[in-house]
Amino acid sequence: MRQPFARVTVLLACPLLWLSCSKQPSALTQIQQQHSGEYIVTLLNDTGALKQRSNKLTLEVRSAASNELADVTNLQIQTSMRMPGMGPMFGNVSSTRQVAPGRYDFDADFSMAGQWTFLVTFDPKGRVQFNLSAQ
Ligand SMILES: [Cu+2]
Repeated sequence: MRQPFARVTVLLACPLLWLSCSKQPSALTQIQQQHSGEYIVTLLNDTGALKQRSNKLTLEVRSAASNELADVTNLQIQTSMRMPGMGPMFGNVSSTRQVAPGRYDFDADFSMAGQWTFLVTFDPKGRVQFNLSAQ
């Protein structure tokens, strides 16, 4: 009598585990990916596109060799737009929230649509630039 009951429990538990595990990473779409030395840096969000005004973004830093998330430190993000005839305009970027080693959430707000440059730096020796269009 016990055997069938155990099987039913396993059958019910598997889809629930699968749902909870696959939920977060697969919900995000890549916006752009860049390499920096031994690292691969990927910018993601729910749509795969950057927009004017407020954005919820995720940045992932992975080892190029293993593709595992890399536990880097001192990650900084600066966004700017080149404006003809004047100094650069800066985007409004929140501080980063580390949600896992090598994975960071942050908010960015762009007052203008157009070409924005993301400069991402981290230790040790990480530096990448994303050139993105905010629509
Ligand atoms: Cu501008």
